Amino acid sequence: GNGHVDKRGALIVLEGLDRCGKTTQCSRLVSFLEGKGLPVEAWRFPDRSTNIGKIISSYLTDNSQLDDQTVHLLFSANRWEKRWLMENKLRNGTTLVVDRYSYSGVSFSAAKGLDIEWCKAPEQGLIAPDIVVYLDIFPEEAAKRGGYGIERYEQLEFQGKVAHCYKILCNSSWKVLF
Ligand code: FDM
Repeated sequence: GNGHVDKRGALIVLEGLDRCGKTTQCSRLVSFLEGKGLPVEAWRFPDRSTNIGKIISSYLTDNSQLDDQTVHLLFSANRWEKRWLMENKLRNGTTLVVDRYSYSGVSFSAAKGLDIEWCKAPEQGLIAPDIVVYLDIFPEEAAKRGGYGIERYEQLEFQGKVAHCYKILCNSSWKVLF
């Protein structure tokens, strides 16, 4: 009441392997919520538009050499630099549908062999999602889809390790879709 926004937006996170269909499902969900008249925005991580995001993007697409810990912290910093805007949007009643978040951060780095607890640490203090939707797909199935193999992590063996790490993080609050 009183003209204030008294309903916080929801933080909805979609997670899964490369080529699992997250991006498609994110835009469908955004359209659906828009259709209900809800204020909603599509977000994604990494956000490649920032300075940190540009470093990440070049790491993913070319041969820029960065050690695994540094890359991990850059991905996390990329979420931290958007944290305050995220909080404002949610407070003002905007629902955010986010394509990847901390779970990608932890899973992809732990899949390289980094300690999972070390990977989780810089994520502490970021805004907790209200819903995590995990799109479950066999890595072999994802590998058959178009565009696979262009970026650094799009390799079958590595995606299998990522899937394993997601399964360690997954808990009963996640909605797992096949
Ligand atoms: N990725 C994504 C990470 O390794 N850590 C992260 O924190 C995030 C958000 O970056 F292979 C990986 C996952 C993926 C790659 O993601 C780029 P998009 O969704 O293809 O842009």
